[in-house]
Amino acid sequence: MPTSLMFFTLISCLLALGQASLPLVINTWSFKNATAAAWAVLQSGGSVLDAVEAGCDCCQKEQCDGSVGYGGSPDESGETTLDAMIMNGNTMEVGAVADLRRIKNAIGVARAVMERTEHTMLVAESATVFAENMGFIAEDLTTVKSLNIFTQWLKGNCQPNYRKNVCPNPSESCPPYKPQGKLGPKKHLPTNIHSHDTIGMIAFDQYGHVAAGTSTNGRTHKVPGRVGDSPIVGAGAYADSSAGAAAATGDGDIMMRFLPSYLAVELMRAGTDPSAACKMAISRIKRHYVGFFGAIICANTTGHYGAACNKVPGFLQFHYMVSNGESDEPLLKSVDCF
Ligand code: SD4
Repeated sequence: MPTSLMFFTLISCLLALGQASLPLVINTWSFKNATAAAWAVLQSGGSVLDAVEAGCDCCQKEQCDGSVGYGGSPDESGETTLDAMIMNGNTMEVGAVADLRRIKNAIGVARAVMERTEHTMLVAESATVFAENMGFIAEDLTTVKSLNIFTQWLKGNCQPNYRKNVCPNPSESCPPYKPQGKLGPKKHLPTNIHSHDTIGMIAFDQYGHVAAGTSTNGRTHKVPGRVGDSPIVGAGAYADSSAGAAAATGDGDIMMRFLPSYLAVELMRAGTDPSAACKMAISRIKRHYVGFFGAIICANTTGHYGAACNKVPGFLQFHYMVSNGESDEPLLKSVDCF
C-alpha cells in the first residue's frame, strides 16, 4: 500500500474511533462553561484536580440548570443542601461532603476534606463547621427562586414528596409524619427529568493522570438529611489513572445502589471500551429498575470516551461536553438512550 494511502487509512480509523487524545475534559450535560473552565486550567499547566475543581465550581457559581450550587432543589424544610466529591486517580485519595449547609463552594470543601484531613467524607452541620475553619464563608443558600419552589410546594399540600408507609397519607398531606403500621407495595416517585442535572466531570492530563468530581444540590423536596449518589465514591464518580474514570447523573437514590461509576471503570480496566462500559453500567441498574432516570460518562487512559443513558419517556438523548483539543471550543456530544 502506498504510504499516502496508509496514512489516509490510519486517519480514517482514528476518526471512526472518535478522536481519542489527551488531555481530555468530559462532563455531564451541556455545561459548556464548566468544560471550558476546566480545559483552561489544564492548558495553563494546572493539575487535573485543579481542572475538576474549577469546572465544578463554575457550575456551582452559575447554578447550572438550578441543580448545582446554591438556590436550587430546596428540601422539605425549604433549605438547599449540597453534595460533592473529588477523586485523585493517581493516589486514590477522595474528599467528599454530603448534606453540606450554608457553604456555596461544595467541591472546594470536598477538596479540603481530601487534602486537609485523613478522612474521606464529612457531612451536614459538622462539614459546615469544618468548612468555616478552612476559610469558607457561611451564608444562606436560599434565593427568591428556591423560596418560591418551596412556597408553591407547601401550597400544593407538599406534593410530590419522597415519603411512604407513613401517616397522615403523604400523597395528600404535609409533614410531620409518623410510621404507619403496615408496609405498602414498593413505590418510586418518578424523577422530574427537567430539574435534575448534576455536574460530573472527568479530567485527564497529557500523561493519563485522571481526576473526577461531582457537585449537586440533589433532589427537590428531598427529606432533610438525604444524600444522593454524587458524593459517594464509585457511585457519583470514580477515577483510577491505571484504568479510566466515570461519572454518573440521574436518580441517585437508585443509582447509588449499583456503584455504576466503579463498575464502568472496572470494565474499562478489563479492556471494555468506554461506550460499552457505560452501557453495561446502565444495563445493570435497568435489570432491577427499568424506568430509572440516569446517564453516565466514561473515559479510558488513552483518551477514548463514551456515554450511555436509560431511555424513559422524555429522556431519549443525553448530552455531554468534551474538550480534547479537537476544536477551540468544548464540543457538545450526544448519545441515544437505550
Ligand atoms: C442526586 N444524582 O442527588 C443526583 C442528582 C442528579 O442529574 O444527578 N441529577 O440524586
